[in-house]
Amino acid sequence: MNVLQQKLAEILPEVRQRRATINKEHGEVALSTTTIGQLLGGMRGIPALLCETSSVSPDTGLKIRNIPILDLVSNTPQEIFFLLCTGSLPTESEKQQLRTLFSEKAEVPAYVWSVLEAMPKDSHPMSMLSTAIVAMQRESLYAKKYSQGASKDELWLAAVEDSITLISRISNVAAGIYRLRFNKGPRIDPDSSLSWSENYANMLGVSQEDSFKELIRLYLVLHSDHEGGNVSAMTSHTVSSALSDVYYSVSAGLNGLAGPLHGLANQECLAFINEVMEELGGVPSDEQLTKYLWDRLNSGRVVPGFGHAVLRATDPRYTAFYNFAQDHDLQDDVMEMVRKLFAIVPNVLLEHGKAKNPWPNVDAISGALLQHYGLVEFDYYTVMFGVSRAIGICSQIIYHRMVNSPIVRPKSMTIDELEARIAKG
Ligand code: CMX
Repeated sequence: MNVLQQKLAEILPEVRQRRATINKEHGEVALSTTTIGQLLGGMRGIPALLCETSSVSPDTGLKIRNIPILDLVSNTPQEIFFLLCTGSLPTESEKQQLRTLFSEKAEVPAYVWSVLEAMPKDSHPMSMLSTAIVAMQRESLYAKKYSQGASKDELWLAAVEDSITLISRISNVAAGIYRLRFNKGPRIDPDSSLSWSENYANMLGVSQEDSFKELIRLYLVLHSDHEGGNVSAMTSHTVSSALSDVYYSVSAGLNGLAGPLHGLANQECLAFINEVMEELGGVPSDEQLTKYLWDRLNSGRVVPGFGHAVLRATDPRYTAFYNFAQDHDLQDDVMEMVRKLFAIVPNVLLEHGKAKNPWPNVDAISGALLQHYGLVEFDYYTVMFGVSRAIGICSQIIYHRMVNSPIVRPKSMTIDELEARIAKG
């Protein structure tokens, strides 16, 4: 067993027991009633999923295993993966073993590069990432063990193995996609003296500044998980509940992340900032910006980067990035716009009176930081999000395979059935 499997094996009896006891003794406790509005409204607010890795509350935002994300901004993504899976941060010795494990598995098979190179040159980087992941499905230990008739109580070990392989490779694949898709020259090989996130930053070949490596580490930590109900996590969970392996499951989740209402929103925020500066001839005055925002709202358009479906305060992930920009004294026009928007938009949205949350979300700043270091290809931003989110998705899958969660199968209803239910009163 590797270091993560060992730790999980230690806690396995308690993890299984806790879920089983609640199910057996309190399975009939009602959590909510579902309204027709919720059924028609994207299942908003229906408690329907178990997620142990993280939670998001309206006032404090993301907590990983009950630890506020702002208390984890100095950790590495590998440490966060360990925390998501086990509920505790790794010891020094576990960290070392994890690092070795990740670097042993990092080599991307040659056929993956052949598949990517054969794709049309205008393929979306997210379609390339999803394709590369699903191409590696043939290597799934989980699928192999399943077909060999392994006991379902043991299969989770193979899910852990597959997850480590997938996560160690996804950053290499993503960096290769960046260089191939945007004509940046040959791929840069991984360097075994660097950590997983340092390697990713290095293989992009965008900047050699230490603070860029630091930014990538922070980015990969902040985007790793956001509880279970978002499109990518829920999709991966559903696919994995059919006992499809992590390659199938993560690839499916990435396809959801590629949507403009989910992972693609960060590039829209940066496009908005650039659009304001283009139309107003550079960084505008406070008065010009306020008028611009009102014109936009009055024409029925939203202000990107502000508001949230769950949060009712500033997204702590925004705060973490904002602090990074302050600590590293990042100065350019886009960063000035980010600071200006933070100062002005909430008051405008409050006066406008519609948005339930006038405060910034993580997307209001993440793209601006990447652009600052020269990563200017907007279409790539969601790939970086995907590299990070694979950590959370795999952790969630590992939990569900450990406790043998059943296949997901909610009830659907027809309009006829809904009307009949309404007629019954
Ligand atoms: N600018 C203008 N109007 C806004 C707004 C914003 N930033 N945020 C919300 N509103 C409006 C909504 O469009 C809605 O208007 P209607 O009643 O006319 O439909 C009203 O305020 C109430 O919406 P809400 O309940 O506050 O927000 P929702 O849960 O419906 O939507 C979100 C949440 C994020 C889609 C929305 O705030 C928005 O569109 N923000 C801008 C886009 C953005 O930043 N997206 C990134 C989200 C990041 C993430 O999900 O992690």
